[in-house]
Amino acid sequence: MAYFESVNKIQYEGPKSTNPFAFKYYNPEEKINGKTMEELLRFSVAYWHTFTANGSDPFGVGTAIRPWDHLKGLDLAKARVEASFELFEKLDVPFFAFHDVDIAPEGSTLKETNKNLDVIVAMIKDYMKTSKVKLLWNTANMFTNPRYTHGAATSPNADVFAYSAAKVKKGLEVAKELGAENYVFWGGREGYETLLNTDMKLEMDNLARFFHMAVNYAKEIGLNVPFLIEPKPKEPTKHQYDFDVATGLAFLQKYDLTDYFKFNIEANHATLAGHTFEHELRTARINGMLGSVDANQGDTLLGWDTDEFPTDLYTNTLAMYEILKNGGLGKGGLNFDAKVRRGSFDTDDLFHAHIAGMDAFAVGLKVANKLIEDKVLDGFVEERYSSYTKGIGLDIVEGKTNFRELEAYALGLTEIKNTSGRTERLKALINQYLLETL
Ligand code: XLS
Ligand code: NI
Ligand code: NI
Repeated sequence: MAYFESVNKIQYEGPKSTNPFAFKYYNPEEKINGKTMEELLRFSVAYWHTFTANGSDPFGVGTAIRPWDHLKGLDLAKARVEASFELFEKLDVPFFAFHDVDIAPEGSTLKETNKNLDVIVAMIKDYMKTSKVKLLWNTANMFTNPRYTHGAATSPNADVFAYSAAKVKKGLEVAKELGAENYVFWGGREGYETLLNTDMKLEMDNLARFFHMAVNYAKEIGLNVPFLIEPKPKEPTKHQYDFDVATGLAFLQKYDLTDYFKFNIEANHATLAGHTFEHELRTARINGMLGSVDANQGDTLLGWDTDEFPTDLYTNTLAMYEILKNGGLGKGGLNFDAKVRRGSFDTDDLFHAHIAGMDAFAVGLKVANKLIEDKVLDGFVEERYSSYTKGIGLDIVEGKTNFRELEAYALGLTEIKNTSGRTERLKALINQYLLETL
């Protein structure tokens, strides 16, 4: 049965195409520096936004009209799997990602929940046999059910900690079963509402204990994939422990977890933390911790995680710049952790949204690649720091000097000359590349 009958396989038709169901810039086979766009961009569909969510928000019920709306329970879950593979194939995306509760209904006991999960995982596994689509990552939803109201691994209630461990144990088994490329931890409720009732130290120690147990279990079952922490500063908690990449990195270093973890960086989480997307990517990249990306965008006028499809060419270009500089995403990908707006309730919108995001990232890739090829920023940055390649600067970076020597050097200086940072010139260059590259 077809769920999206009105849509055929999306083809690349080029920038002149007026076909709304065609790629204008994303050409999976096109090579950039010897690698195809498909290999470089590694797009992934987020199951929760595209198949599970219904467009509800805190002020209103769902608006989405889906061909599986009349179904319930496991039948609903099965229909979504069928629909998902149809969409993956029609969009020609190589990856998808899910939370446990996205794919299968929760039962009244953990045992029943796991049984439901087993049924759907087996079905997904079957579909994967005849499809090229792979699982970018899976994760355990430990934020929706009321039991997680005070957190999961950071709950003050040890029973919740245990329950959460059981969920992640199962999640790791599912990752192994489906050949996932990564496993994600987003600490949705791993934070606090008020310090008045919170033992922050114990909560963070427990979170680290939890992660170590996850590492041990993965080793035990032979699941050898990067674990990814997805930082977010707030929402739903007032303060989330994995605030941003820098905070997450300090945590991983303190608790001796850096060998197993990298980061899954989401654009909208970066902006919620008061950073740009590229700042978070850069911070992860220079520390060798860039694992994967949740590709979406926020709204500068709204202070929450609006999870919009990433259509901003400027931001995507700067993001792809970091990703290319990282030598690609390795086992990570660009996962559209993005949802159609509540008013975009047709199934056609699911396609328009993904096409928009894929095309916009393809543009970002091409422009970023050209910026790197032409050494537009590299050349400038190199020159800007050239004082560290000779004389006293070289001594500093080589660790060959000290405060006494530097004081003697400074005393001998008659004049200190700075050069312009040329911000506006560089921004104009980026605009020029954005308009001229394609
Ligand atoms: C929510 C997060 C979530 C993670 C996976 O803000 O982005 O969707 O990506 O749990
Ligand atoms: Ni996310
Ligand atoms: Ni998010």
